Amino acid sequence: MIAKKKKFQESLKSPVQSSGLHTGLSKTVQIADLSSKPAKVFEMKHRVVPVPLLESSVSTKSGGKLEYALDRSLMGMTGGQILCEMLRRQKVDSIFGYPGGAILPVFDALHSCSHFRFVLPRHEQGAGHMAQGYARTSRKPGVVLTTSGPGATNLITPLQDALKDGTPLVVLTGEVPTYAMGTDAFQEADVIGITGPCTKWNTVVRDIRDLATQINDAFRIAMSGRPGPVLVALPKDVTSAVLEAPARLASTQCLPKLDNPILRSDALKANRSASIKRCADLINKAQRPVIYAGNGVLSCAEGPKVLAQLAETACIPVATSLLGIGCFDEHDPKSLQMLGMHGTAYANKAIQAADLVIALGARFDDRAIGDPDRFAPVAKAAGKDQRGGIIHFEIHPPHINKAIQCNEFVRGDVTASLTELLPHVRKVESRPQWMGQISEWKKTFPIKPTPPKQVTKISPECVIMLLSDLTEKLSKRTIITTGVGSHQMWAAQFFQWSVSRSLITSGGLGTMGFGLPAAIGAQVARPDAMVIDIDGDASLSMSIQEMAVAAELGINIKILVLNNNEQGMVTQWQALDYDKRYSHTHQRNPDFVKVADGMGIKAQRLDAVSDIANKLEWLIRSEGPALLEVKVDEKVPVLPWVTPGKALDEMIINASQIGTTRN
Ligand SMILES: Cc1ncc(C[n+]2csc(CCOP(=O)(O)OP(=O)(O)O)c2C)c(N)n1
Ligand SMILES: [Mg+2]
Repeated sequence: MIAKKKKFQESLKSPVQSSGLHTGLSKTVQIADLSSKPAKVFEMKHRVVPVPLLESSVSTKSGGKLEYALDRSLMGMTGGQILCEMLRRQKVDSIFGYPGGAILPVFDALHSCSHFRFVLPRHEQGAGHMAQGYARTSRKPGVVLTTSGPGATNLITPLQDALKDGTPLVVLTGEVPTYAMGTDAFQEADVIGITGPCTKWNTVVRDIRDLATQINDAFRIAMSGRPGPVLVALPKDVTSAVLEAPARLASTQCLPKLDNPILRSDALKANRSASIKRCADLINKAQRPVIYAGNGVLSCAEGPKVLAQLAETACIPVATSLLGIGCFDEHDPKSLQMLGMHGTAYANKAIQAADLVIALGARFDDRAIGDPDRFAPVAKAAGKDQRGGIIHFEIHPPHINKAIQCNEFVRGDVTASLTELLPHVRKVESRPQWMGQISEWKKTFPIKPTPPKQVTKISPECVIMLLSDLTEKLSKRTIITTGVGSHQMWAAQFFQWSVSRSLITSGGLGTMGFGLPAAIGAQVARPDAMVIDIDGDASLSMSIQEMAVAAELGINIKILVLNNNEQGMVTQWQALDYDKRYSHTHQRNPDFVKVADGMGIKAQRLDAVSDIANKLEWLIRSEGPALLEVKVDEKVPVLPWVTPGKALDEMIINASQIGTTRN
């Protein structure tokens, strides 16, 4: 185990070797992006010697000949080996996976392949969330490899989570042999049927000759347009077969992202430029504009910079969605922080009072906008006489005019669109009235912790605020992951976010159990970062077994579990809507410190207010993975709170409005 940990740690220090060409028994063609230096990758002992196929042209009907280049480098490899080679060509460095019968040929190929670090979770759902954490941190697709049947069905939640949050995943699952498919064979499930609704694209590779192309397609589709998850099922006879013919070079080369269709023709380009100019015109006319920035701004490294330029140029306040957090520096006085159900009162009020709402790479999720019919009434009215309105910059057409009818939209990557928009936006030095109103709201309705029931109780919000201060002083970058519940909302509200991609949380699906595996994936992608999972007791319990992975491989994550001994977010709803009938929302937790210790992770408990700073310091200074369990005050409401069906500015701001005492 120690050797495994050491090897993994070494792999985190230096990027895994990703150049070099297979030593195929057949002749190889030179492929542009492959190094000329051959590297021995697989043991060749049992490889069938292929019969070289020399044709590189086909006859056409008219008697002519079509010449095409052949890639012989994959000949003689098994499907499993080809898969490894294609992953290497896609510059994959980490794989999160779990073995099983149907995928063994691929695991066998991995055994003699030194190109990837491999992370073995304790449950396939963990692999999926780890890959999400990796993808969200690195902007590269997360790669998951599991067996058929239960190995695939255990991935449904991460697939759906990734689909909702636009996270690129390439999921490779074993499948029963092609001849057994449809026979209700052992560990056969209708994976293509089941995963259809929760993937961007899925396919079964039925012939080894299609394998390379379909792997390339998978990566291309995962990353094109709005990123998302794809699944490729790999029947065992395909991954065990040996490729005996060369492939067309074009099919084995990595493909660039698909073009934005909007840019394909001159007419479409002209249309888009015209809508960008109309948007600029509305921005130039607006008196009380506000930006609502989402995840799309983070999809491109330059996104936060162009957003800051727009906000600066036209003096526009910026609210973000939960997934947009980090795209705009919250230290900036123009920041309104998060909007929505648990957003700041000033963000929600600003949206409702604005004459122009500029939505950037955001999908108007119901948690962000409240009652859609009463969302942004002033902007909707201004839209009627073209003084303002709602404008939407969005890459994914189904998101446009789905929840909210906008006055103008610009399709395409939001960073590219904003770059085109900026030259048309007039400089506005200040907006004394509008910004004055906003600072008034900030003063009257600040985001502040609920006072604890007794002075001896630890306030969860204060713990997060202190953690934010302590990590801000670190020289390394901090990445926070979370579970789902009150702790997640407090993390969003009380951490001061300034760096893009520093919050990795399950937004659209709201998946408890996300935090720990996502932290592992984020740390694998950024071993130099301080990765902290701010978790809830119930959420952590859903993926607690993954602590063993961090311990085994020495993955340096920190777990801060805010233990209120309840499913706090749900008890908050039960207090308001169900007259405090707490039906099945209190569980008896294990001793988290002992569990962590048993798994090989250092752990401490914090239960005294006077120890908060010391113990947090201990957590972030400790070597290797560590857990701090904080016994926090119970029944602490997350406020503000826009309950379902209410407009954004109809918030519960004080605990007394929930109509319950906290005793
Ligand atoms: C997998 C899953 N099941 C159920 C829920 C519904 N749910 C949302 S928050 C929550 C309670 C979370 O409790 P905990 O992790 O302790 O966080 P807290 O709210 O106490 O901070 C539940 C059950 C969910 N989001 N995900
Ligand atoms: Mg809890």
